[in-house]
Amino acid sequence: MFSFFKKKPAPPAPAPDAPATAQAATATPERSAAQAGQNTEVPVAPTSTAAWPTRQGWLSRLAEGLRKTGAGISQVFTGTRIDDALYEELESALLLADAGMSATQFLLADLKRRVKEAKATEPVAVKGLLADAVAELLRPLERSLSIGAASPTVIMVTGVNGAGKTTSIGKLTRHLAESDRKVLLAAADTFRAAAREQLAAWAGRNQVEIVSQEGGDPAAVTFDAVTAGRSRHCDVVIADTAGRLPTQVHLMEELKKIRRVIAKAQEGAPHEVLLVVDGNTGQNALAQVKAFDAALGLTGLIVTKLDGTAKGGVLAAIARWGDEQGRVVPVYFIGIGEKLEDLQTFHAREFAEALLR
Ligand SMILES: Nc1nc2c(ncn2[C@@H]2O[C@H](COP(=O)(O)OP(=O)(O)OP(=O)(O)O)[C@@H](O)[C@H]2O)c(=O)[nH]1
Ligand SMILES: [Mg+2]
Repeated sequence: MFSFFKKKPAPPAPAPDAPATAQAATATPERSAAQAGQNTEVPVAPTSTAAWPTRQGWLSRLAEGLRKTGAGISQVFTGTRIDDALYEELESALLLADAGMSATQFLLADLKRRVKEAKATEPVAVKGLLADAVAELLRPLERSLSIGAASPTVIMVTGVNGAGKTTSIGKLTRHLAESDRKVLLAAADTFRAAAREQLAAWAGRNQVEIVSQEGGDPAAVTFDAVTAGRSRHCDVVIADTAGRLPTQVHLMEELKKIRRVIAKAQEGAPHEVLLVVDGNTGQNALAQVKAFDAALGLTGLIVTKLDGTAKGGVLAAIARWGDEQGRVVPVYFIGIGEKLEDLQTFHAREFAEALLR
């Protein structure tokens, strides 16, 4: 059974606020599930055993996306001996897979320990042990996105240009709406009309509210959206921000401002500050995670486009970095395409097995 979101107990409904000033289109259920006092995990498409084929199909496509990397690593285990040459080849394969130096060294040391412990003598057995090592390294990244501890749960979504922010928000919105969560979107990407329209299209498709303003200040739009989300008893407010590079200092300052005004609009918010990372970005993905985390204090990641030329090892690099700094930024979802069902929850063991099939 796979759940998309974890539902925390709903707190008592907050006192109604003043009406929001921003323009909003409304077409939502009268009463949200949180208001109705439901306290269940919010499921998505793959929930019952009937949904297994969907998840299995998705996993096969994930494995297909990672096939090149997996083949490169599997090649190391086709010989007859477990020797230094094997470990050296594995080191190169992991580095080529974007795992980075630290995760690569960590995995090699861990693998050697496992090989010794298991008294393995065949290279093919070492491959199984490597899958165990990768799964264990990635496990801390596995966490469910929690909805419902606050009303609304405010989620701020950030990332570089074209990473897949708006699409991922659209997919999440659909899953939330299908689970009777009352969602409000904030079009905090105010620079481009196309960006607002793209989010509005997702809002329309899913019949959820959107707060949008032509050419407005992104922080002001977000403030209005959170205020509206509170007064309308929404379960979730999701703010879509414009893509930016972490080196664009003024734009990073703008993100910090958005974060600050969200906190002003609702105490304790934002509850989630997500970074959407394009899986094809390779080692640069870790640099993005570090920079956005330093600026905003990330609470989670969505890794998209693992269906392209992505190598997948970057998740190991992110896990290792979390380990080293003693604070892990979890991966809530991974995406392998543009369709709704292409975004799924991240599970370490599945990912390791898809990589090393
Ligand atoms: N192949 C593939 N394409 C994806 C995935 N996720 C998103 N895309 C595509 O990537 C492109 C950019 O997605 P957007 O959601 O617009 O990206 P964004 O981060 O909002 O972009 P900006 O707002 O311009 O910064 C679109 O064509 C999406 O359909 C994925 O997992 N796999
Ligand atoms: Mg966008």
